[in-house]
Amino acid sequence: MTGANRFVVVANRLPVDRAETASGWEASPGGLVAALAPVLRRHKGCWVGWPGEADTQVEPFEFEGIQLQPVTLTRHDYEDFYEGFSNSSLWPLYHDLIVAPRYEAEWWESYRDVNRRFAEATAAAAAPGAVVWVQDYQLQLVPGLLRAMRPDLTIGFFLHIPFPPPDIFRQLPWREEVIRGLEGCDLIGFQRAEDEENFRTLVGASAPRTGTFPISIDPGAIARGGEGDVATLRESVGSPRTLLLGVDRLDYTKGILQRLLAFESLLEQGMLDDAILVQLATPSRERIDHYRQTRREVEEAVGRINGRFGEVGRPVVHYIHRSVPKSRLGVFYAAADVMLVTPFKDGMNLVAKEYVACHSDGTGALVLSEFAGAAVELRQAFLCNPFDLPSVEEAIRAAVAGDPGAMRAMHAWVTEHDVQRWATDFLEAL
Ligand code: ADQ
Repeated sequence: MTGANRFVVVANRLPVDRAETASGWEASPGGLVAALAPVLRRHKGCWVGWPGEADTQVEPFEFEGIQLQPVTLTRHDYEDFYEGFSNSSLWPLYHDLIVAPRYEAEWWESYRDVNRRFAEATAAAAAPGAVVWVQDYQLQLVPGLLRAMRPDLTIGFFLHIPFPPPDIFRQLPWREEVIRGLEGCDLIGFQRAEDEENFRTLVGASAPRTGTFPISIDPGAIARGGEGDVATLRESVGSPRTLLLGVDRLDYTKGILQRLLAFESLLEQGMLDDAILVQLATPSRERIDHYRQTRREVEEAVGRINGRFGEVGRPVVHYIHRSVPKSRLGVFYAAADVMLVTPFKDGMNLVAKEYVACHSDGTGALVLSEFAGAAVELRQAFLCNPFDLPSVEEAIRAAVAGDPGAMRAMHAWVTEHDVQRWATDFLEAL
């Protein structure tokens, strides 16, 4: 079983969304597509993934010069493989147990089954001796399965989220099989040296080749979005002296409630003068209980803080629970004096880098959790510990006061280390 593609990317999602366009599809806004598209076009590449609609069979099609190979997921797969094992077992386990993972045998069965189908679709698409690059925690069994079907392939894997310390990982009832899946790789890439170290300590001498490849963004693309009307945006929130911003998927790992509590505490102490917080939160994994609870807590805090400190026609927190178009996001980043990125744990956090990319003039300040992968690179940020509220408050106060020079250094770093370089570094190592 071989195909014609010399380079194959395998990811849970295809890089397209359904749209009212001539083809019926539009490119999804992710940076991964932008980084890999040139390589895919150059090497007659193919992308294997789920088209985003359950119970729908989509024939392979070409989109903007890239061959797309859809894998069908049923509603049952979506519930057990995606919401279940991927996002209710692995996601909390790999983020150091911020909430308790649930381990269900049916979810695991479904994960194994879906990974096998992804491996089969990949085997059918890949030319003899092709290079295959598998993405992320939903597909950890694919390398091992694929290796057994196609020993001729070169297989790389990149983990976008953290890899936990061995003692945490060992909770997983199916730990051996997951490790065997990853051992099918020629190269495994991690976000931080610490993740790589955790994996190597766990697996020991039999570990395949590994490396640290911090992912990044396309700084030019996001900064172009920031050239919109910054003044109008600031006016629309009442032209405050200080505009603070949060941008996240609404996920319990992101520490959204903690930053709201820190903001509230500073207002209470009279330490923030004429400041407004804008929080954009994309709906995410909304059928999972822990996500519902996080949303309830965030929305309750927004209501309480506005009730306590807002005026009629002038709330202190502007909260949007919707996705904002990528082209519009840049204006928010450019308009914000202080960006709040406070996850309890995060593989990288691209929002932090996107914010920096929109401040080529050196304005703005970044409050950044020590537990985000981005903190390894963005050392000039105002670092904080989201488990320690006074430390978040202190970082916000320091950021409002500002540190000229810090943003320029970070901007230079992100410009130099973009997502194109990330992809090239990984593929060259592979
Ligand atoms: P995520 O957990 O989704 O990614 P992040 O890296 O911040 O986290 O990426 C989120 C992306 O979604 C950003 O590009 C951002 O612009 C966009 N986004 C967020 N909120 C939005 C909103 N309200 N409207 C529009 N767009 C919004 C996972 C890992 C991260 C890792 C990435 C990439 O959890 O740690 O950095 O993959 O590897």
